Amino acid sequence: MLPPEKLLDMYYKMVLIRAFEDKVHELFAQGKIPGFVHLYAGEEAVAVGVISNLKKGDYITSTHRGHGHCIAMGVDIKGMMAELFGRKTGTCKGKGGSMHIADFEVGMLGANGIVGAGGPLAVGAALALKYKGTDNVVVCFAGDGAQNQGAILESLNLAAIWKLPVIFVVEDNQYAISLRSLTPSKLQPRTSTARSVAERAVGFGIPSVTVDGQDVLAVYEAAKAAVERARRGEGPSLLDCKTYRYYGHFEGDPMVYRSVEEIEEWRKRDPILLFKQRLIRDGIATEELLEDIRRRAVKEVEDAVEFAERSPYPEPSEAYTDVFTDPYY
Ligand SMILES: Cc1ncc(C[n+]2csc(CCOP(=O)(O)OP(=O)(O)O)c2C)c(N)n1
Ligand SMILES: [Mg+2]
Repeated sequence: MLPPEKLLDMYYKMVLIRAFEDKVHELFAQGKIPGFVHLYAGEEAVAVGVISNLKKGDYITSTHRGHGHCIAMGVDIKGMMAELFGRKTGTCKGKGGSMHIADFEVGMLGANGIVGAGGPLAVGAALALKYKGTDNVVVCFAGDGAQNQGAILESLNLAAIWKLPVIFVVEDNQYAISLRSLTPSKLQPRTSTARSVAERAVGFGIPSVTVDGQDVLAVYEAAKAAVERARRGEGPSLLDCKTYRYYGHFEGDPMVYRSVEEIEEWRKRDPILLFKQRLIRDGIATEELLEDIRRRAVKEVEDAVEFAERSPYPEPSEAYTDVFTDPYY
């Protein structure tokens, strides 16, 4: 059993992610956030359950849906919000936006607009850690759609051959944009004949497990075993987490490919609701305490919005600094 402080910290991180995403959804609709935004609401148990096993010196690689990973790693939400607003005070000085938030200080190697691109980054970082002889690990978050990208398949292969300390976390939120890519179906499979990613990992010689991605403690326990294995130098593992995103693929998605009933069905097993019920049932917290925690998270997000709105835009003269471009090209 985890200590109460740890459990409550996990709860806090989950509600902070939810509050952040709900607020961004609202702000985007008001036209305050430029660029593309993909929200993580509904998937909080995956990021928090996995990342709660990490320690200083560990790394993660992320996806285009990276806010939850950032918050669970401890990236400052004021900087994140300012980044979304394109302001100078943003995590990446307002030049990256939602899909490129990176904060090396806390081991967050970057969200990524290229589906599957986190795989090679994770393998490279893990090779460096192994070379240095540390017991640190790398978590590679990637979606169900990303599992058919060559970059991910090659990363699985290399990590297995070189016995690298990588934990591949599949966030199977049922959809790759509008396509149900991996859900077992009587219809002709559209993208893979494997019944699950977990099953396919066996072909790479990588131990894998399918996890209830709505249950943060189930994710925590599965990730714990995988992280310990990696720390012992026994190589990579794969966790196939079944989860769901509440908002569209991107903000503005008309969502014609799924029904309101389907979303409502998943909301009955909301990861925050399930964890809340568990904490109350086990006498770890009262309803009031959990409500206080939620209010604290909402207030923090409001402060972050105020900070972002008050912040200046980057100077035009800085257009070519901190970016990989050749102004003379
Ligand atoms: C290499 C590449 N191909 C295609 C795209 C367009 N694209 C963006 S997100 C996405 C689907 C990703 O699905 P999944 O991996 O399941 O992640 P989810 O959005 O469900 O979290 C696609 C095809 C891209 N960004 N990069
Ligand atoms: Mg998906």
